[in-house]
Amino acid sequence: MTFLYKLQSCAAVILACFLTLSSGQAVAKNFEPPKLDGFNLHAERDADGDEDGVKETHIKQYFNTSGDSIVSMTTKEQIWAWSMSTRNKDSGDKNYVIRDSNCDGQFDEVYGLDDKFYVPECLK
Ligand SMILES: [Ca+2]
Repeated sequence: MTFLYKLQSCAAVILACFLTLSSGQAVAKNFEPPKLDGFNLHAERDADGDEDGVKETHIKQYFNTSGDSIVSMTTKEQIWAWSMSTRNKDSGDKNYVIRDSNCDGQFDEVYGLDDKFYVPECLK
């Protein structure tokens, strides 16, 4: 087991504790959008990002040759969320969604891939 692997596992455990302790509330911080180097646009579609029946969110999905997936979520021409889903177990803590909760261009919330998250109020 390499030091880097231990460090990543440790970071994942700490993140999991934060998410648990905050009982579903996202952690407030600024997160960097994933880099699209090596990724190609795979598909685009419109989706309902707040369960009101209106597809207000434009989704773009990108893949790299490893099968890792990056998704951007855009409403009113502003990207309000990114997701990263990797298939590499050594970087399992890199599976996440980041969200701009107040439309200031900073991604201040992080969610797990299975968590519920919605279009921010400021883009409705
Ligand atoms: Ca909607």
